[in-house]
Amino acid sequence: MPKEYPATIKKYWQQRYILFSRFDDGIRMDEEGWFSVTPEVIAHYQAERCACGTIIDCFTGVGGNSIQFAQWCSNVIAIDIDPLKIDYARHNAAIYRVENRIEFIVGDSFLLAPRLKADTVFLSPPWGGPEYNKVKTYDMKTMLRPYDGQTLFNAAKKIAPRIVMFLPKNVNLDQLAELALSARPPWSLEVEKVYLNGRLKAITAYFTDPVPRQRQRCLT
Ligand code: MGP
Ligand code: SAH
Repeated sequence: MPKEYPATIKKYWQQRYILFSRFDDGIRMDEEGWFSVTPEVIAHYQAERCACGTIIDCFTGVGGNSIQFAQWCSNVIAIDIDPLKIDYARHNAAIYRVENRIEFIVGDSFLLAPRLKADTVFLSPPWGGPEYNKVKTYDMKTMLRPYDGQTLFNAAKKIAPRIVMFLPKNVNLDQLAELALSARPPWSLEVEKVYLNGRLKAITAYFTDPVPRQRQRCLT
């Protein structure tokens, strides 16, 4: 592992080819990118399930998910508040030869939300760092950053009829059900436990509006 990396990254460095199979082609990541990026095989699977016209990745990070969405969705909007993440995501997308199929935006997804329309919104927010699993049950009301689960859900449901959230393996499942039930009429919810090499890694929650909407396109 390069000397400049902090010791906390060692565990993720050892998994580098699981995170990006083309790691050796020059993948770039900062510290948060290392511990947050969705492993490639999981991102690929999620993208296949999310296949649609327009998808918005509201928390792009270094691009783990957006790179895979570009192979399954006709329009990918990749937003991150951190300009360095967007630089890295664009660079990493070029390694996978999909940079021209993604529109990269530096900004706060929550502030941009009223101007966005899509078929699917993907939310992979900061969980509060690698310490998220020190508690038995992860509380989406107090531990998610920068917005709690309900605030995220309310903003996202105005953007698209399908919301996909990537969440900690110890997330409070009752709180996920509460989100689906908070919509009028309630949205359907599918909770998927994500295993990698036999170990539970995370949870993907798929929320769907039961009322069909007119197909809408991205930035209005
Ligand atoms: P992990 O708990 O660090 O890995 O994160 P692991 O190998 O299960 O840890 P162990 O110590 O329990 O063995 C599991 C996966 O969750 C990572 O590979 C990331 O894809 C994702 N992930 C982790 N964090 C801290 C975040 C986060 O803050 N935000 C997002 N969106 N994903 C995260
Ligand atoms: N799924 C990504 C990892 C996302 S990590 C991947 O596979 O690479 C969460 C990201 O959310 C971080 O990069 C952080 O900069 C970004 N973020 C935090 N607050 C945000 C906000 N309000 N709007 C947009 N991005 C935000």
